[in-house]
Amino acid sequence: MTLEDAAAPPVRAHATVREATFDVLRRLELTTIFSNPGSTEVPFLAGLPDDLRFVLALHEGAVVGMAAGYALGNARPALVLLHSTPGLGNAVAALATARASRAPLVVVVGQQDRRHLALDPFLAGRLEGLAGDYPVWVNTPIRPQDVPGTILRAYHEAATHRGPAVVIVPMDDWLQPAGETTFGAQRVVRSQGADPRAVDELATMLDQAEAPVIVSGAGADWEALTNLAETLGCPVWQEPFGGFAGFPQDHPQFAGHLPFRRARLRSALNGHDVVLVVGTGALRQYPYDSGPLFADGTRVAVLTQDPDEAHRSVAELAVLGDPGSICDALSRVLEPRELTASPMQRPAPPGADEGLRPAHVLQALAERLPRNAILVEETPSSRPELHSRIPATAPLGFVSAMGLLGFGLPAAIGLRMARPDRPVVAVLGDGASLYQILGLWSASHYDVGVLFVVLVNGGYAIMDRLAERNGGPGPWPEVDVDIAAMARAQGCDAVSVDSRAELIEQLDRGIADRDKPLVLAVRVAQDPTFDP
Ligand SMILES: Cc1ncc(C[n+]2csc(CCOP(=O)(O)OP(=O)(O)O)c2C)c(N)n1
Ligand SMILES: [Mg+2]
Repeated sequence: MTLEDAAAPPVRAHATVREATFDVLRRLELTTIFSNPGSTEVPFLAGLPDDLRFVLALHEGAVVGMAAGYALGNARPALVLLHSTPGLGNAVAALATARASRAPLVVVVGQQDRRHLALDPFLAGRLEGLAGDYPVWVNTPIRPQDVPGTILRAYHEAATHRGPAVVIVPMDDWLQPAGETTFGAQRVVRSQGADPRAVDELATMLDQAEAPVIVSGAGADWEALTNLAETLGCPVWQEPFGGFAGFPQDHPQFAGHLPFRRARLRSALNGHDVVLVVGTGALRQYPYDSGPLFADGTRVAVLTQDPDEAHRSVAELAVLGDPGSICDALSRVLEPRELTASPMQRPAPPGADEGLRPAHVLQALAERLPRNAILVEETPSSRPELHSRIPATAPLGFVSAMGLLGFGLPAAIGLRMARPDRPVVAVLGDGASLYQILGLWSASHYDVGVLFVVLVNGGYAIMDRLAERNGGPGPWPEVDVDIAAMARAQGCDAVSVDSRAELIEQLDRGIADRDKPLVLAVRVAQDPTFDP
């Protein structure tokens, strides 16, 4: 995804640091504040001007998840306001996941009053190290007057490094005289040109390939990669465990999702001598398998805008650059090739006479999802089934929480807030839905029309399957919670669904154009195996 440039910082004179900050926020279009505040944020928030929208979530995991969804939907940083140690502490896992999900966030964290910080007052936080090295940048402004400039800097840091940038603001700073504020770069333009040498190196390798293959990652440019794939005529796989789809999954060259383990990965890519990985590193796996990632003699090139991905890739060549412009340049210089790819085989619809399984729900969704839908996935044991049945058909069509249960539900809310023009459907495990079930309060209060489909299989199926493979049952009990009742308790419409007919009836009532959230808690049998 590309990020918009920041607008210019304020030039007007202001009475207080707070007012100067409001101006910076307006100019950066950071006018929606996702928050769960406390006393240290009251001086900033009391009497908030009407043009700044405050969005409350009832837990910081939900605050950050919603903001991350909003940032991804808008393709620019979103603003988060957290309350000292309790707020930032509660938010850490979601901040780590926001980074893994490439969501740029400006995170303002309130701190106790500078004038007695040395005496360690109640709610003073050791905040700088609290989120570890997950934020892309952390700073406490030296002077109150530096707060607006630090927020501008945090915006640039978040946008460039695509993750959360944290600014810690002592509560007395806000009402200090604005005085002389200091600013760094007023605007940052991220150069997206294709370096001829990079294009040349990749083109040479692809020219030498007898049977190339492409792996598309979360950072790929959908259109540019499609053009390149059509020039090469080769199969395109989606990376294992990606946060987003990088290529249209109903395209005749789409081969499927790469497996999570090395042996299967090698056999999926068997027969290809050059692997071009675009928009991710090579390659993320899940259970450990011995042996190399790629078969002997396979040449691997990686093209990504992320230095970490480039540096850790198992690759002969890693190009650090803009995937969109470099793919476009490659499409221009490469000779078009014959089509060698065949469309991915999708499974047949499951039998209508069986009891409900995840496959029935996912198939019914696949048949009804509008092409521009955003599908948010957090359904651990059914993720492979979801991939096999539901193609992502538009950029941002598939978004996955990267390992943190409780990220998908609020992220879906933020995505819909950012993109009311697109239907948003979240498919959640019942266990997963519970981590941030309080997010439904925000969806309901702010009329955010997400459809949440919860696969109620009575517990942690994936954990049960993993335990079985480890030789014995896990000690955790079943987790059977009335999800629909939990939704309704927060003012959110919800229906418990037990049969195919009810499921179809509910889905046929409409997925798009929702002006309120709806939870469908669909009772399904657990899949007996999980072995992707
Ligand atoms: C915050 C958090 N805690 C714990 C886990 C570990 N974990 C991974 S999957 C899982 C169970 C998921 O259950 P559910 O969402 O119902 O999905 P199912 O396996 O039943 O498909 C757990 C506890 C996690 N990923 N994130
Ligand atoms: Mg479950």
